[in-house]
Amino acid sequence: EYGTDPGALRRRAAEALLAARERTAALTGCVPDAELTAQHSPLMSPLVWDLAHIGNQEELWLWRAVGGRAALRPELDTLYDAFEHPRAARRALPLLPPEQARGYVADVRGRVLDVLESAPVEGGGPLLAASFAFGMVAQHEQQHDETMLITHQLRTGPVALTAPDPPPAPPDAAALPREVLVEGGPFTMGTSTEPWALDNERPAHVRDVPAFFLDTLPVSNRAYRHFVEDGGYDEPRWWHPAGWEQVRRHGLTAPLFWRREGTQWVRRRFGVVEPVPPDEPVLHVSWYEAAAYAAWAGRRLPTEAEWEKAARHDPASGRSRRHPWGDEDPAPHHANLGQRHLRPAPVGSYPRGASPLGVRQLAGDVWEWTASDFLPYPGFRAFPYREYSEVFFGTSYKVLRGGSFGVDPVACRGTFRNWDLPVRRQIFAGFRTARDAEPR
Ligand code: AVJ
Ligand code: FE
Repeated sequence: EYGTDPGALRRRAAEALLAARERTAALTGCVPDAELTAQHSPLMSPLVWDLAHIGNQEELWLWRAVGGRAALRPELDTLYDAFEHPRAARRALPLLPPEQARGYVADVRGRVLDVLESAPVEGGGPLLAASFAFGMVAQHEQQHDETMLITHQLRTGPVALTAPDPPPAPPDAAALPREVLVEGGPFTMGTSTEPWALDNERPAHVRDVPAFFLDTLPVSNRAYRHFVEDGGYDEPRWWHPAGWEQVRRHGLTAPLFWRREGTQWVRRRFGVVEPVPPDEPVLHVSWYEAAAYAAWAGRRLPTEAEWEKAARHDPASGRSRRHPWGDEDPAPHHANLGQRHLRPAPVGSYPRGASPLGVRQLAGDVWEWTASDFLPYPGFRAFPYREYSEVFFGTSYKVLRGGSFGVDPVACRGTFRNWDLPVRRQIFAGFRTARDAEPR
């Protein structure tokens, strides 16, 4: 898919690493160093932990595993092991101070680029095939960049990040059909060929998905506000029992960051308070809130298989494609990705990123909660480490699909799987709804 030319594979890997590092530098360079060591929320690490963790993972996988070299800083391994210390406890660890963390990640990177020069990018086993390990590490850094972006959203204080707004929705957005019919039948889910796909996206396998209807667009703030103002948060019948428990315990009345001011709703977004924009996809809702809205609307969340079929299955060819728009890599006209904007685009945006059936914004803008638990595909094999996916499989985590405005294109694919606890609201998550097409 990426070809076998070693020069091209090395260039692709180097570019992905460089793009991630530029973003990391921006996210950790836009606030005073004192803010890097602060705990902005018990849900998040201090930014300086993410920074050195990025370098430590790069040392582990590219310097040690691929390069076969001796450990540079073995004493850092437990400090920056995500399983050793919960996020809220990391502030109290003897972390590298910001200047040292920057020096460490730069040192690792310099050495890794030397490894890349001489590493076989083909025929060196699965870690090296198509420079997989380099792609994995670039995606890891970009995923932590999104995590750091979430920390920025939770932080209070002077504005640190700015970006232009996305353009308004195209004129046809208001006239789109509310939902599309996805015909029943088999489709190929997951992948065995996408070179940088992570272990949980593999292998490709056939799923039979009965006919269903899916929303053309993500649920908007306007629509979600109707649920709020219809007393949705006062009505236990819409809620999963654990979701209702969360509503009661925390006194939830609206999405995270929303506040009522007189007759209008405002929200805080990267340090700025603004009216909630009615035409944007709703953001910062938990799985429980998404599921409650869907129940109130007489609908349900799509399953993960339904979501992927809508995003990848091409009814004309019967083939599963890499992205909703086809096989080309994501470009700015396809989707709101890569933190080019600090908000989702209005619902109905990106007609050139639509699926064959006309479903819009399946990639970018907001992560979309699905009904499904995070489970392995048949034939799953943990690779290269159990802690990326396997230890999270089970009934605790719900799958999110598609990707937010904070996802980089290198970590955006029709097969990409994200997951989180159903109570989580700080992530850039929204949803769309579905319904059965035939009685089951
Ligand atoms: C796939 C986003 C759930 O952030 O916990 C980062 C990605 N894995 N470092 C996470 C990840 C290891 C992961 N998510
Ligand atoms: Fe990590």
